[in-house]
Amino acid sequence: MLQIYSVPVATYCAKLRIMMRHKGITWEELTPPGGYGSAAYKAIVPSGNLPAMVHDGFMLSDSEAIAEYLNEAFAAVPMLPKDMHLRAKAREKSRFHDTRLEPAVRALYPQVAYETRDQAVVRAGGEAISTHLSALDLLLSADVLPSDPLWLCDCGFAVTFAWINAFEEAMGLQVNWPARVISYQMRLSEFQAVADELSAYRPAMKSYLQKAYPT
Ligand SMILES: N[C@@H](CCC(=O)N[C@@H](CS)C(=O)NCC(=O)O)C(=O)O
Repeated sequence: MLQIYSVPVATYCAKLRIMMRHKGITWEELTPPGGYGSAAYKAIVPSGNLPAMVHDGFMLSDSEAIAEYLNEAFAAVPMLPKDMHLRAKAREKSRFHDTRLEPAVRALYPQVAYETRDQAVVRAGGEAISTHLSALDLLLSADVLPSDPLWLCDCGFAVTFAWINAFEEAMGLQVNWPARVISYQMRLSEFQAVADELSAYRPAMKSYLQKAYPT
C-alpha cells in the first residue's frame, strides 16, 4: 500500500500528485498526526517535512527522492529519460525548480496576508522571481529533453507557475514572463495529470489566499 503524508495546500505534495496521476498510481493520503513538525509526525518522518511516503512499510521524505523512488517502483510509465546524459539534465532541471524558483515564490508567503503585507517586499520578490524566470528561459533555450513526455522535472514547475499566477492576481505581484516560459507552462497544462491536479488543487490555493484580500 502507498500512503502519502500531505496537507491540502502543500506545493510539493501537489508536485508529487502530478507524477502519481500521470503514472496511474493509486495512493492513500494521510494527514500528519499533530501537524507537520510535531513530535508525533517526526517520530514517523524525522525531517518533519511534507510530502513523505510510506510504501509497504518503507518511509521516505523529500518530493524528489519520493518521485525517483516511485519512478522505479512503478516503472510502466517512465518519467526519467533512459539516456544517462538526458537523465542528468532532467535532474538539473528539477534542482533548478526545487532550489531556485520555488524558494523565491515561497519567500512571498509571509506577504500574503493583506493586513501585514509590505508592498516593497512583494516588489523585490517579483524581481527575484523574474530573475529566476529569465534563468529558466535560458535553461529552456538549451533544453535537450524531448518535449513529448511529461518528465519528473516538469511536475514542480506546473504547480509553481500556478502559484505565481495566483500571487499576481491576489497580491498584485509584478513578474516578467519570458515567452518561452509561457509556452512551457501552456505545454505542461495540456497533460491530463497536470490539468486534473491543478483543478483539484486550486480550491486549497483559493482558501489559503482568502487572507490576501481586505475583510
Ligand atoms: N525539498 C523538499 C521541500 C518540502 C517542503 O518545503 N515542504 C513544505 C510543505 S510544501 C514543508 O514541509 N514545510 C514545513 C517545513 O519545512 O518544516 C521537498 O521537495 O519535499
